Amino acid sequence: MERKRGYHSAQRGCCGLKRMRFVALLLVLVLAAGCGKKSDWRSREVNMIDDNYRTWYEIFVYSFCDSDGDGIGDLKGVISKLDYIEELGFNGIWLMPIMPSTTYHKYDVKDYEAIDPEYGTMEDFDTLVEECSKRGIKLILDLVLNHTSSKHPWFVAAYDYLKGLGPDEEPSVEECPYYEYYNFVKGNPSSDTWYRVGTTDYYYEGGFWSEMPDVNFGSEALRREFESIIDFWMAKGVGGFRLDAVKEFYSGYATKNIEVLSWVNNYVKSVNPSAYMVGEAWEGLGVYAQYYASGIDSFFNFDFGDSNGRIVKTLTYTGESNNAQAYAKALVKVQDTIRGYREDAIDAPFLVNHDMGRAAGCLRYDERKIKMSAAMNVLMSGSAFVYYGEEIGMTGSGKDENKRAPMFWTTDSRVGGMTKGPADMEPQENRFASANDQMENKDSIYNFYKDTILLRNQNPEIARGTVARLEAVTDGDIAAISKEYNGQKIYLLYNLSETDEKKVELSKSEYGYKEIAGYLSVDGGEVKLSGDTITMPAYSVVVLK
Ligand SMILES: [Ca+2]
Ligand SMILES: [Ca+2]
Repeated sequence: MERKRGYHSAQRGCCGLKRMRFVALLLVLVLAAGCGKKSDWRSREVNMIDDNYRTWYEIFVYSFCDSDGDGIGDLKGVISKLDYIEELGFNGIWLMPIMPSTTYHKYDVKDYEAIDPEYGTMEDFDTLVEECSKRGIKLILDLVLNHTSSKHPWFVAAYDYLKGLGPDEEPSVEECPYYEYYNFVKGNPSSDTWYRVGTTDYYYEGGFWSEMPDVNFGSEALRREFESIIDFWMAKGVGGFRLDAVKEFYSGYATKNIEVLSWVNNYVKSVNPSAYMVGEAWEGLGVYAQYYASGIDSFFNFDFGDSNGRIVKTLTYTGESNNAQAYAKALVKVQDTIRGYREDAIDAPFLVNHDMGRAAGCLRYDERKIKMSAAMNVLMSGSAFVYYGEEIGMTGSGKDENKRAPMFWTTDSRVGGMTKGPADMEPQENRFASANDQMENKDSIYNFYKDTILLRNQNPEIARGTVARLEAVTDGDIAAISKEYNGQKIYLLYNLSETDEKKVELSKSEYGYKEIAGYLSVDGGEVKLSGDTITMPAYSVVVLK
């Protein structure tokens, strides 16, 4: 990893090595003068800050890496790939649910304080936490509060209790406290999301599925249960939570959902003020932004992600509303909108997640566009999320199982931790090379992702800076923004033209920058600065500092 390399090289060269270092320095100077080459921006030091503006890797454990040959990914598999994740530059991991469940995806939890045996043991989990912490990686868990599994002991007890009631008996919380943990009603609500309890007059709400009964947040006893579950995981060193389906706590009632979120957030922060919380409110900006009033650090940016989101639209649609100017304006708008609800809101941009078709398909397997989409996502302000396999342009669309296909480590399925994938998955044909092969190719999607995250890690302003559009420079092809953090201002210029090299004039004296801090270009061409003129190849991004 760059961080270690930079650190170690600073330690070398003392005492007896002084003369050798001097000679080497001379040699470098002579060579540099001779061919006019500046040193590669990649050799600059990273500047990691231990806060919640991170670069997160979303892992579906089932399909990620198998350690014991049963074809199902597991926690030991994740541990074995932490070096891979760290090498890419990620400093956060979101694990999709790992608790015992009846389904392969595990969003229906049977026991909130255990590990699904398919994934391993609690001891494996403790090791994972320890190994993450050694690497400065914050680990967050997917916490499914909206519903439990119908096999959860709370629901089983409540269901059996209602089934056993006599025709004239009323349910009582004294007799069965779990009755109030869920949304039971007497009489048929005539809705396709309500299900009958046996042959009784009672019905329960299952907004997603009959086997995922919705809980009742009106129950104080239920809230105490969830608080003790949060205590359990935080005592294990978990760095926070990703909250599933937050707009369904009370479907259609944002104010009530925000109250539930405030309670969860306040509780988590009372245990650990630096914990990180990110919520899934699958709505447009205008709606999800208001959820920031709950105090939750981040909500996923559904305006920029997905096949119809801002990033894919900018790369694949034409017209003024999808050009570079519109992109730059949208970056400012998302920031201003969420900050309107909370000054310290942290945007959570992502390109796709486990519920969406993968970017490679959205971008018609165009490698240049895939690389550009990586830069557009990862260079956004806030906490950027990358779904496993996106860094190698994996395939997957259509039914949900296809979007959660085996991480493509290697073409030899007998080695290297390859999993078999969900049972109902259709065979997926990956158009780009395996992770192992892409790591060896400097022009691969993998190495583009790695460079992009490195650029983010070298310049803390990229994640943390306040965005403003440079109106004088932004046009249909060039999106130009500044990001200001801690009194330091940097500039990001995106050449979003698919075909044309662009020359941009940006006065050093007026804008107060000195040099190119780093750049990305999908074809490998150089971004050059000469005087006040920046020359950018088609599909490139430059950071000026
Ligand atoms: Ca396994
Ligand atoms: Ca609900």
